[in-house]
Amino acid sequence: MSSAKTAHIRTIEGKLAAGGLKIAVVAGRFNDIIVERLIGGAIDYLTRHGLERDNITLVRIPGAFELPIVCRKLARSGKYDGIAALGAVIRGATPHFDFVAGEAVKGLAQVSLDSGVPVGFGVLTTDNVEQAVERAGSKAGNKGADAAAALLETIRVLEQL
Ligand code: INI
Repeated sequence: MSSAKTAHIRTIEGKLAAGGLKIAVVAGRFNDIIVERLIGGAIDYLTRHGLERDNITLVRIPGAFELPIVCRKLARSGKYDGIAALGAVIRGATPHFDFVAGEAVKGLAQVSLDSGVPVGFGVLTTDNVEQAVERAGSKAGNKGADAAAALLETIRVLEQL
């Protein structure tokens, strides 16, 4: 979107065209009912924007805590233009919440910065299952699709810089 203030300013934007890219989708099994919906949202978004199914690699891992180390190996492999990291950390009754959520956020940011490979952050961090369901394909959208969209846009912006 442009306004009078940005008219005639050289602007770099990512085109939402995924054809030809190679994307890894990494997903935790913990809270799998929710995460399956995030996977569906991410794959649906990417294929609807032109990504060939053959160019998607789905990697299943135990939980959100393992996302950074697995994404780091994928990023370092040089085989992928971007990675969508998906998981669901639900506060519920677990004292693990802050540790798992914190490590996932911190670790994934580090992987992306260290490798230069963009990582779409599709990890839900919610207080309860209801909030997670809302963000996994019902009234608050689908965080997997959102992460895929942000990933695609970032890949296409980075290509131009
Ligand atoms: N992993 C999640 O992906 N979500 C959670 O909500 C969660 N909780 O609540 O504990 C969780 N724990 C598992 C963790 O990610 C590791 O797989 C496990 O600790 C083994 O390293």
